[in-house]
Amino acid sequence: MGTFTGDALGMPFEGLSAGKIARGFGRIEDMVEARLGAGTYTDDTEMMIGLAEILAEHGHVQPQALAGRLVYNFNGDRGYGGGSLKVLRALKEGVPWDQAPKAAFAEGSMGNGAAMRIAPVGVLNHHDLEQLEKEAEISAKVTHTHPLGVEGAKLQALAVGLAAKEDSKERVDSARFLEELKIYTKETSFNNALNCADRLLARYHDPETIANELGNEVTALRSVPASIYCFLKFNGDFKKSVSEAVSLGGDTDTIGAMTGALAGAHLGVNAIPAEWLDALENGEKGRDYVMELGRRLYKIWEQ
Ligand code: F2R
Ligand code: MG
Ligand code: MG
Repeated sequence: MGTFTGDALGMPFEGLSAGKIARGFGRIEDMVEARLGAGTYTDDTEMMIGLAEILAEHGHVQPQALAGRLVYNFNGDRGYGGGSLKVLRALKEGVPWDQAPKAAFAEGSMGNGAAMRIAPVGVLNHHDLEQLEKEAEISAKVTHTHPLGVEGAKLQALAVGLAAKEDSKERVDSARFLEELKIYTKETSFNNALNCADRLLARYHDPETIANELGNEVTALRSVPASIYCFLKFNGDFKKSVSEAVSLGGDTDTIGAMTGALAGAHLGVNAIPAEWLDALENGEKGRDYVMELGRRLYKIWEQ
């Protein structure tokens, strides 16, 4: 639900700079009208739903089934990334799941498409971080095989898992949280970005500075650390964290979705403002359906 809410809040502003958002709209605190309507979701949530469905049906990531589900759920109006469009087309044409990602980029995609959908892997496996990493990697590789695309997805999944483990009544100790993430992060570029986030958290910086330092782009490297920063900056407050994420500009739906996933994993669905939940689209695979998917995953985790 955190992914869904952040995606829907950020979607109308995707592609605008931090400055344009600040000057034109101020702080983003309401779901505003958009191409598919206020409160509608994009590729981020559509892919997250596909992944959650596979976890609910199999209890783990089954890559062939995930590939088929991403293709089955695909709605071209939801604003997919160019590389992901090519991969999904290849999968639809029958290219095996472990070959299809080459249809996008020879070396694989470093986009944030695998990270933006990964929250269900993080919450379902938060009690076993080794298993979480394995599941995150296999779920990413169905569409994203570039080391930075995979590492970004693993980092986001780990951050969701760690956020879920934290006591929701306490503030998260940012320095400790980032240190723990760095233990698992193999890529130097991500470690450097986490160090940068740690430095930036020490005092106030405006959204434009954060966007310049940590990024607001469609690559995993320039969006996952920024989302972790937004979660930690206002940890304990879902609304402020996600509003901050959207204010960075650029890839607002995705940084909103990833920040929402982190804040949601830490605080639970009741921390999401009721007016934001009420505004979410509620068609065939809308709000009620995603809530029920969450309940099904919780039951699997309990077992
Ligand atoms: N596609 C969008 N937004 C575009 C506008 C949508 C519009 N508002 C609408 O509604 O129609 N958003 C979605 O795409 C991002 C996720 O992207 P994904 O799935 O990772 O795709 P892709 O194409 O693989 O990667 C994104 C870009 O990253 C660069 N890139 C990736 N790998 C690269 C490589 N190996 N070499 C060079 N460049 C690479 C490319 O520029 C890719 O296009 C999310 O924001 C989601 O919301
Ligand atoms: Mg999107
Ligand atoms: Mg996006």
